[in-house]
Amino acid sequence: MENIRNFTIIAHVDHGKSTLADRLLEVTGTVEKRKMKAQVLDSMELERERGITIKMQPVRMIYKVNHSEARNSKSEIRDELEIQNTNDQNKSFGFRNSDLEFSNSEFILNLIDTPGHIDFSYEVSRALRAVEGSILLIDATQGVQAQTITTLEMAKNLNLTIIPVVSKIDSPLARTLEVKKEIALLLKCDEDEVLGVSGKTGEGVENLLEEIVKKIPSPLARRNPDEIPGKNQVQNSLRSLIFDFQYSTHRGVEVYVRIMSGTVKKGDELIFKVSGKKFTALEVGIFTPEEKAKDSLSAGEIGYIVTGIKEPGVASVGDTVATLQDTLPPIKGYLNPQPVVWSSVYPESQDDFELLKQSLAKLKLSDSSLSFEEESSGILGRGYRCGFLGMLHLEIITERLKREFNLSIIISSPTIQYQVLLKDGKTEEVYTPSAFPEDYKIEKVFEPWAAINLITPSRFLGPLMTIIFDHEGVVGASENFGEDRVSVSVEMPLRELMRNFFDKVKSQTSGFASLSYHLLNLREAEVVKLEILVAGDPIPAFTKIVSKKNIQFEGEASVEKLFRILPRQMFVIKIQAQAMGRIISSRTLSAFKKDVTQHMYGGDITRKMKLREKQKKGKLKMKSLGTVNIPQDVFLKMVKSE
Ligand SMILES: Nc1nc2c(ncn2[C@@H]2O[C@H](COP(=O)(O)OP(=O)(O)OP(=O)(O)O)[C@@H](O)[C@H]2O)c(=O)[nH]1
Ligand SMILES: [Mg+2]
Repeated sequence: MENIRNFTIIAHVDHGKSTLADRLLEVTGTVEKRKMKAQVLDSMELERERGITIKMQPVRMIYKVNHSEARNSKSEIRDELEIQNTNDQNKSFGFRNSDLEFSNSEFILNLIDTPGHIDFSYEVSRALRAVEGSILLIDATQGVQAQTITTLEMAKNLNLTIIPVVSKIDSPLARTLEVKKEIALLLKCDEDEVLGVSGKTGEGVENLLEEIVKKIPSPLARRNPDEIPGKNQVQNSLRSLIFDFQYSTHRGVEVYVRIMSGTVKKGDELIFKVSGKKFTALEVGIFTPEEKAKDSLSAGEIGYIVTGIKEPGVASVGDTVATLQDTLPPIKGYLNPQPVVWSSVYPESQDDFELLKQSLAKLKLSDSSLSFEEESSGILGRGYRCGFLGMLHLEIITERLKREFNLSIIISSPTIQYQVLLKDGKTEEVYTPSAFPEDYKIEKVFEPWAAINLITPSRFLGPLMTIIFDHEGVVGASENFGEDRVSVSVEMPLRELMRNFFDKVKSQTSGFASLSYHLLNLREAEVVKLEILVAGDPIPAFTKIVSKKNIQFEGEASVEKLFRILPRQMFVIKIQAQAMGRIISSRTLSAFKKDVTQHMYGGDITRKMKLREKQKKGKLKMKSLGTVNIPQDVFLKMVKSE
């Protein structure tokens, strides 16, 4: 176990984590040259298309220290670890120097690449519990950003060893020295301790590998006494933490585990400690990054166990996989993430309801942060109320439903959760806009606020203030930060943060500002329900909760937008916005006879027939709502605020 090093790469979005991982995989010969491509660990189609990491990805590398270096680093390793051993925390769980004999110059490095976007920070938090150390990567052209600080805090709270590294040092825009200073200040360390790498040229990567071996403790030295393999336990049988999983039709649920103690091999009878479900391990293995079967996995290792379980809901991240004889309590699990935005998802055709149900259950097996419950709406039929960790998360999930499960879906305007105190003294938690009580019944409404940390070059501070005030933000303390930059604390209703605040900040500052946030308490809100009526009927998917003072603007904007995107119908229809019992905006859409072939003049009759056929088959199928046809596209466009 002493030759294992488990670590993550953490950073702000786009700081080069996956590209650095490419070079580590290349230098260690883990991925063959012909299979190498940029950000090879980003294997999902959506990740590749968008150039962002969405899901964490573990991979095992073998790093051979060459002989002369080995001797050198071996003694250095011992020096380093002796220093660590004087640490009381280590002594308290009987950490002995003799545990650290390095008889080997071959190291097993288990890397977990993590996403940088704030919506996926639950992935980061789970990955961190499986490792002993983290590479904190900071872009030399950007410096410390909001998520740099958030991920660093997460790693520090788990007592992980942190290796600070400046990335993209090859870039002509790199400010390597200044950024090193910035990090040294942040970590209260020496500038020389901050390494430099380029994921593009590979510069500094060999050196980083050596530092990983030297600085990151082996799993033996795990600092949280609860999780020391074989140290505080009566038995030394298998105990492992599930930090992620995925689902495959053939093999059922495959859990990604960090083995805390004992060994697991194919055929072992095991149990999920929390859910109580028993199963037989059909296969165990490691990530190369593809799954590769192994005879066994032992304490300190990261790998997977194929469970064969096909039913949803029995495996969950944070559960402990152990032997049937295990009598100890489960390993401390993960907190369930709190959804931030809610939206309803309905199948375009009610025939697909079962498919939607299964698809969501399967998606949850590769994305544990997704939550959903069944609901029904008069017009749209049966569907699901889904909770997401942010607007990007919402977008990714709806996209995956369409692509991976071939579903045509209708999605409602996203909302946050409100607490409504009614005049009759009752309190309701409302996260479906159409269920929001009428204004005259409401005594008070409470909504969650968020604490935002905004880091920006000082020259943008003025224009940013305008955006912040426009979003009802309250500006708190600010602090000068690195080269001509400021870090500003802002408090803002979550409702306003989700109203495209991120995007506005990004475009105002040409991408130079960054922000992170966490939820605060509930505060009183001045909000009302805004309904959009088509031909006199409210369409629940378009209903929104909006700030009282913006109601006229929001009403007009929604009507205008729908007027632009809704195809004309066979008859004249009115599009209206209604709030607090009155119509606040209205437009009339004139009639139009729809014929898909009408834009083709003369000519190719077979093409026309094909098109009509296609229309019949439902390729251009529309959702029939009473007498008005609203295509699925219109729902998707209405969700995107622009
Ligand atoms: N010049 C230069 N560009 C780099 C380097 N590393 C990454 N990039 C570029 O920076 C962008 C982001 O790189 P990624 O590796 O995807 O960054 P990431 O941190 O994994 O991004 P997320 O996972 O989405 O947070 C890409 O366009 C890369 O080509 C580097 O060392 N030098
Ligand atoms: Mg990445």
